[in-house]
Amino acid sequence: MTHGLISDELIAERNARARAALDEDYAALGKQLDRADIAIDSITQSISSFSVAVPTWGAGRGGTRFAKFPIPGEPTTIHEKLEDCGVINQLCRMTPRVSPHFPWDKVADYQALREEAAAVGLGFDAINSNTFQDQPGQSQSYASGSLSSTSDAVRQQAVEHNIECIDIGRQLGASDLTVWVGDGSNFPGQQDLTRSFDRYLEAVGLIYAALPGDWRLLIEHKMFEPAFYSSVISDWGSSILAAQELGPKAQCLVDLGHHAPNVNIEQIVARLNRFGKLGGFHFNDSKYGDDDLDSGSINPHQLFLIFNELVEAERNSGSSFRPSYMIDQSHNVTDPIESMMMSADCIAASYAKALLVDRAALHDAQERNDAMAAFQALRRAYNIDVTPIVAKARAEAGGAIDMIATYRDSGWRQRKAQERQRVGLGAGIV
Ligand code: RM4
Ligand code: MN
Ligand code: MN
Repeated sequence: MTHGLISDELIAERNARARAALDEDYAALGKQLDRADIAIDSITQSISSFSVAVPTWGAGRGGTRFAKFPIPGEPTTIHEKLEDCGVINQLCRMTPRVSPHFPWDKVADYQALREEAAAVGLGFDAINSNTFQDQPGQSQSYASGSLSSTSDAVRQQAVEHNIECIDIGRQLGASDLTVWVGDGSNFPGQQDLTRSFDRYLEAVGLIYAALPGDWRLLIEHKMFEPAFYSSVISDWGSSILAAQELGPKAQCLVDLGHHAPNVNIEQIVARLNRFGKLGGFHFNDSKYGDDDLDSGSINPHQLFLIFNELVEAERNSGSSFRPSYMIDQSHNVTDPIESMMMSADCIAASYAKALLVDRAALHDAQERNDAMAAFQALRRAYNIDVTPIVAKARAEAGGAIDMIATYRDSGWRQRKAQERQRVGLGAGIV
């Protein structure tokens, strides 16, 4: 049910024009894969069952920390954001869930919100709490931290907010809570590095204790920003220590932009999975820091190597492997609908390429210490243009073969510019 979004006739009409070329490309790729004993339809099948959630805050041009440059028709309320996320999923058929952020997405009636989402083909993914920003009317300030604050009252307020998020999530049908805190320090000596972590552990333990049985608590680390000398949960080491301390329902979430430059993220993925702590991802890309650029736009090879580890993990861990995949990007130079569709496309393509890796050849070369043969096993898969597979999966599910052209033809943003209130200026989000 996608009533009120883009007309299905327009998608069908646009697809009819692109179908012959897609079928030709798909058949040619099928032949190429046949030679390597890979049935193209089995890969297409895996891509059809793949999905990634989109963040409500990514539907707006949140912008850099520096400024916001809104476009006419940009969504400002959660209701408008749901509509835009509905369009993304309608065209790409790979993003059936949205991940909300509270209190940004607060409403009076969550049952109604759930129904509203369902009406545009969406469900809810991980709930994100926000204790990195003060809210109007709040009694305590997070200026000196939240879950790790030296003040009992501040920690208590932060814990209560997270418990409220769980309660909202239950009503929305979610089953993960993602906790990212900006806690940290700007000066050496400002904070006791051990005690601040202890306070965090005690506070996050109270949140953990309030989790329903089938929920997970996803701990998201970030090296720096807003704190520039030390962050309480700065890296995957602090994250896994906290997750291990808490128990089996606590896992680690890897945001690709939250590491030191050049860190080997695929190795982090392998380590976390080895200890049952790989909880999920925030996909985005970066050149320098937490840039929140479109997934795969800067370093698509890294994304492929991450998926290569994920495919390994999937094969080794069986049904216990269920990381939560989500996009976390927001910037101010494109229409967010276009960016998120293209990110989902690139994420799925990276997965498809990883599925094409000849694992027997890779493992054999690794055992024989044949570095070149091992690298070639990866390179061969990476070099294959899998766009026909992803486009085919999408078209079979009713999505658009050429997503951008179809979206632009639909005049969605222009229509919304007539209906929606203009976005105010001001600073962006973190
Ligand atoms: C943070 C982090 C969190 C997100 C906020 C908006 O840098 O990536 O996941 O909730 O930004
Ligand atoms: Mn994130
Ligand atoms: Mn971030």
